[in-house]
Formats: sequence, structure tokens, C-alpha cells
Amino acid sequence: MIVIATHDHADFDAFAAMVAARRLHGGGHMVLGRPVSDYVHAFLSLHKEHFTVCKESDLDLDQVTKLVVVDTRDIRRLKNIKELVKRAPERTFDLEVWDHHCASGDDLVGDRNYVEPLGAVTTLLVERLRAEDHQIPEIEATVLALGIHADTGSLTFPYTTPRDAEALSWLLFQGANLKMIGHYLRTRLKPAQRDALLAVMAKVQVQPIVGVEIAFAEVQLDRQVTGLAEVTSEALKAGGHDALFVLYKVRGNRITVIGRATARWMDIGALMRRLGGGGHRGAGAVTFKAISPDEARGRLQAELSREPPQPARVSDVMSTPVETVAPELPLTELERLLSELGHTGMPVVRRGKLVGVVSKRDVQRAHRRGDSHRQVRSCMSQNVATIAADAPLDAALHRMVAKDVGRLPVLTDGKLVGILTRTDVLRVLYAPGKGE
Ligand SMILES: [Mn+2]
Repeated sequence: MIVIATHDHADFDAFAAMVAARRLHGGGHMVLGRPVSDYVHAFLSLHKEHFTVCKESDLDLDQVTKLVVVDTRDIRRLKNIKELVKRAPERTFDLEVWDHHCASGDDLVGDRNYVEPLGAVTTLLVERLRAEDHQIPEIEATVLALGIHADTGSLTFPYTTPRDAEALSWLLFQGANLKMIGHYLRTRLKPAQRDALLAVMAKVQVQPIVGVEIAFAEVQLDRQVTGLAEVTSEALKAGGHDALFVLYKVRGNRITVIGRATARWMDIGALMRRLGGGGHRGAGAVTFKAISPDEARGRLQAELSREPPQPARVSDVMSTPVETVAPELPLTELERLLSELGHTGMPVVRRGKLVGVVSKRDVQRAHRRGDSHRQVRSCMSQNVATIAADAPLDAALHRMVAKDVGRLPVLTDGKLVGILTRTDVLRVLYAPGKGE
């Protein structure tokens, strides 16, 4: 008897990997611990005939000849097969592990271990199905595609690999149903979650901390609502904040703080662990007992100021020292200088003070007007958008887009200390794992 299992709270990647393992092995009992994610639950209740699942207690464990564990190998996440895990060290069955997570201190080691850092573990199993020339029925191809979509954010999360995209493409060739994929990927809030979302949105206050804007909300709920993590992410998405912390007060004096961040310079999980909770980089939570909202907020604020967010700053990225020109420089000289330095524009400085910016385009315009014999000051822009050296890079990016300029002179105490160009910003935006 083959048993296929995954971690508790199975998500689509976990479930899809089980379905793929079942096909690879030509059958098997899929063990699914309760609860599973809402989306997997909704999918399963409609597709019961296709995917029979069971509990460990339904099985005669002495009959197990092979155990396939997918999407985790961390023993602590396998409580739903704790008897089999207990037998693993002196097992009489074959053990196969498929995973895409980093090693933890408490890992199962199988007879065969397929572990690669892909966006979705389903990808790894799909590659094997493809290599073995399996034909996948439409419903199964749809589940497998959902697994890859779910764990890669539809191929947009930073750790997505070209192999995830290739596996997804193969599943479409196999007939994965896009209408059904779209249906199960859409976030659908339950009425109680919608009410909570409205309450959060109404209470959001944005507070600048070390120059970045972090949003807070304090919400009183009249009953227990499940899925507040989802509510918090929807509020973050709708508000467009870098990070959002919601203090949910339910009954008595329990307060659950849920944090979510889109900015990579915030590590919500680390912050929540310091407060006694948990989570990962983008999301985390902590529950306080016997505490007032003011106290809870105070602890959160204290922790935030003890280890403040570290966004990239203008001074980390700007070009310095900066080459400048005087307003009296003839345009012909400026042109020569620009092409020699390979710049498309330069700040104009008189007696140490920034008085304008002049660009190649300004010079070309002067040419067309027949003004090329004149000086820099005749065609420079005087109303110059600038940025402070300690401003977050994000603020500089917004200013560049809002003013539609390609360079921002960087000032400290009114003194020109550098220049930030589109090229500087793009270099950071395209760098893996850095910046915003
Ligand atoms: Mn996964």
C-alpha cells in the first residue's frame, strides 16, 4: 500500500503535489490532515469523486509499503501522519521525499529525496510526469496548474524559476482549464471577512517611521472571524501601503496583531517573533492576552523603533561626487562636456548653490531655435525637483515619476552632495533581492 502525505493546513501546492505523486506511482492513499486551506477545501468538496482523501487513522499502517511525503520534510509540520513519522527511523516501508523548502533542524530523510529550491514543489513532480510521458486528464492538469500558480503568485513571486513557467506551460498543453484556474485563484471573502475589511479600511492611519509610511488600524470585532490574515492582506493591497499592522480586538482583553508587508525591507516575521508571535518575512501575527489596545500598540511601536525598517536610501544609490557646470558656460562647451562624460544632463551651480539643471534635450531645443551661441543659463530649467540624501529611495522614485524628470540633484542642508539618475534607480529596481 502506497501512502501519500503532506503538511498540515495543506495549500494548493501541497495538494497538487500529492495528486502528481499519485499519478507517478500509479495510485496511493492520499492522507490530508484537517484543516486544509479554504481554497483546497472548496475544490475538494466539488471534486470528491476524483480525489478520495483519508486520515492516517483510516489506514492499516502495517500494510504500508511506501510513504511519499510532498511539500515538506519538516517533522513538526507532519502531525497528521505522526504514527508513520514515528515509525520512519526503523521503517519497513520505502520513504520518498519531495520538497522545495530550506532544510530545517527536524527533517525526514528518505530513501530518495527530491529537493530543489523551485517556486512550487509541484513543478518538480510535473517535470517527472513530463519526462515519463504521462497524459494528464483535464481536472488533474487543472489542479497541478493551481499548485504552481498558488506558490509562485502566478509566476510573479521573486523565487519563481523558469522551470515553474515551463511546467505550467506543459500543463496548459495537457488541457489545464483556465476558467477553473481563474475561479479558484480569485480571493473570495466571506461576509464576516468583508465586514472586517470595511472596518479595517475605515480605521487605517498612516504614520511615517524613519521616512517610510507604515499603516496601522485598530478594530473591534463583535465576534470571532476566521481568515483575518486574508482580510489584512486585502486591506494592504487596497491601501497600497508598504506595511500594515492591524490590532484586532475580539472579546475580553485579547488582541491579535496581524502584520503584512509588501516592502522587502520589512521583516514582519522577525518583528513578530520578538513580540512572542511568529511568521515569515511578508506576514506574521502575535496574540496578546490581558492587555489594552494602547499597550499592544505601544509594544509594537517600541519594537518598530528599536529595530526600525531599513529601506534603501537615496545616499546609498546616488552618484557622487557630482559634476556640475556654471550658468555662464557656453552651450557648445556644455555639449562637448556631456558627450565626453556620457551624461544626458548636469546640475548648474553658482557659488556652491544649485540654480538649475540642464539636459541634452534643452541644448537640442536651443539648436532648433538658433540659440546655440548662448550660455547654459539661457536654456536650463530653474524650477528643479530635488531630493534629500536621507530620503527613502521609494520617495525619490515617486518624485521622478510625478515630475517626469530623469535626474534629481541630491541635497544635504541645501548643499549639492550627489545626483540620482534614472539609471541609478533602475539598477536597484532590477537587482535581485534589493531595494523596493
Ligand atoms: Mn509549496
